[in-house]
Amino acid sequence: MRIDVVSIFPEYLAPLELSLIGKARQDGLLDLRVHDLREFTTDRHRTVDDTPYGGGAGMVMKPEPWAQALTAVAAERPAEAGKPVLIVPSPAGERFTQATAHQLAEEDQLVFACGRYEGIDERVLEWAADHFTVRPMSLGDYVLNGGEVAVLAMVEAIGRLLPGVVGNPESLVEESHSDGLLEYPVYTKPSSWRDRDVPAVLLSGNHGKIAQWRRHEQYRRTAERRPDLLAEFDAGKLPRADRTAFADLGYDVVDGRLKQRPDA
Ligand code: 6GU
Repeated sequence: MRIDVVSIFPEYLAPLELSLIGKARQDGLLDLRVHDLREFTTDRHRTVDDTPYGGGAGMVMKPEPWAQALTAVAAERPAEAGKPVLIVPSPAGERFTQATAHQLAEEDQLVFACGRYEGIDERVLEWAADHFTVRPMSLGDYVLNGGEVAVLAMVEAIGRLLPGVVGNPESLVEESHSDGLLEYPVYTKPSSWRDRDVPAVLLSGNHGKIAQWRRHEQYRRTAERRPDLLAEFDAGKLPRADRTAFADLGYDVVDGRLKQRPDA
C-alpha cells in the first residue's frame, strides 16, 4: 500500500518510523511518504492560512497550496489507476471505526490531508472530488488541534491490517471490536500476584470452558463500558448459556437483538 500525508508539521509523523509500522515500511509492505504543505506555497512567507470570510475566531487554510500539493500527489499515480481515497481528518467527519480500517486496508493508495487551525477552505474538498474519493473522517467526539495525531492513529489502525505487518494474524481475530464486542481480560504468570489469583478456569486446561468464560467476560465488559455496542450485536443464534449470561446482565433477546430489561 502507498500512503501520502500532507501536513505543515511533517516532523509530527516521525513516530510512523517506529515499531510495527516502521518495520512494515522497511520491509516494503508500506510505502509511506510525508509532504510539507509549505513546499507548495509561492510567497516569501510560505503562507498557508488566512482570516475566515464571514468573520469569527481563528484562521482557515488557503486553497491554492492544498490544490498544488494534492495535484502533485495525484500526478505520481498511474493515469489508469482510478481515484485514490483522500482522507481529511476532522471532528466534523464521519466516524472512523474498525470497519473503516478494514475497508481502507483494501485500497492501493491513501492520501491524508492534515488540516490545522479552523480547517481547510471548503472549496478544496469540492475541487478534490474530481481527482479523489474524498472522505472527511473523525476519531471521536472531541477536538484535536490538527489532523496529524488522528493520522498517526488511522495509519496504525489500517497498517496493522495489511498482509504481513502483524506477525501472527491470529492476534487480529481475538481483539476488541473484531466481533463488535470489547476484548476479554488477559493474565500472565505468576498465577498468584499480591494476593490476586488468575481466574481458575484459565488454569483448568478445559478449552471449551475457557472459550465460554472469555466470551461471557466480553459480554460483561461491553455491557458495563459500551452498552451502545450491544444494541448493534447480532444475538440471533446465541447458545442457551450465552442468553443466560446476557439475562444475568439485564438483557433479553428480542427478534435477534439485545434489549435491556426496564428493571435492570
Ligand atoms: Cl480526525 N481531527 C481533528 N482535528 N480533531 C479530531 C479528529 C480528527 N477526531 C476527533 N477529533
